Amino acid sequence: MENIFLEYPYKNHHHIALVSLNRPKVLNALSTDLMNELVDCFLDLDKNPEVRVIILTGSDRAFAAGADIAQMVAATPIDQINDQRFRTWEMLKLITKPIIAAVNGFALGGGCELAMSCDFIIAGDEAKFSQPEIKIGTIPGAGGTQRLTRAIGKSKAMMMVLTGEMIDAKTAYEWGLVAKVVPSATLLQETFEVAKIISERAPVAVRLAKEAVNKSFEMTLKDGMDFERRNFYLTFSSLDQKEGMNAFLEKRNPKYQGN
Ligand code: CO8
Repeated sequence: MENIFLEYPYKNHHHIALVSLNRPKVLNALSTDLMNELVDCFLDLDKNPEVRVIILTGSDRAFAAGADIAQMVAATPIDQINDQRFRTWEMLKLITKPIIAAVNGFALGGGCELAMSCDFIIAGDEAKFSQPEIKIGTIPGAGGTQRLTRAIGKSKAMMMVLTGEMIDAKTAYEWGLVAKVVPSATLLQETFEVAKIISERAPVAVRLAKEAVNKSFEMTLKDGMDFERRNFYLTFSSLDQKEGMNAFLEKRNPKYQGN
């Protein structure tokens, strides 16, 4: 893995993995190779029964400044189809465990889209977000017009997509793009603390909850409620549900096994 860096277990925590984007000279521009490595790594972590939460981060200067412009400048539509890079991006959806984006610095274009493809974003207070594709004669291609609009609403998303201008972390928080803003210097520690909390929850319920929340973007309210109810019922077939409720009644901490 040349373009990403995996720390697992992260801080000696066997349920948490940290994946860092690692192309510092080009501000972590998302080349096809990087995206392939990232998806392979996520799929491996998803298969590892010990791993419960994945953190994705970049560097202090940039989470990622977008897709690799040098790789795209001369591309034809057919090159892009043959390259199958969008298929790789689509595969991010297959990951069943929570992925937290820990964003410092620039999250631009594909970088903002990658952060939005994660389950939620925690931002350092110096982070900057934008969909600047319009400035280079194109438009977002990995969810910038769709996920951003769902996250912050049409008016603000339209302004961002049509101007290409950046917003700061505080604005991103106020607009609902990020879940939490923390001092940049402590971003990873703070994200680790959130990951630890999730890693202590019943793993099967966490996965079913993630799946149900994500369905809300794709279903009518009625279908989404039905889907949620079925996942709710499904948790009652897990030993961890019995453990969680018994532990509550017995006034002790639950011990979840992931089954
Ligand atoms: N691709 C390739 N190289 C990049 C990228 C990028 N996206 N961003 C920065 N770099 C390179 C620069 O070329 C520069 O290289 P060099 O040192 O060799 O000249 C190096 O990184 C450092 O960058 P700067 O010197 O520009 O640093 P500054 O601090 O002056 O500026 C910025 C930082 C503001 C982040 C600036 O680099 C910038 O505007 N970058 C481009 C941002 C952008 O337009 N992103 C959108 C790209 S298009 C996209 O993401 C579409 C996604 C569609 C989905 C993809 C599916 C495959």
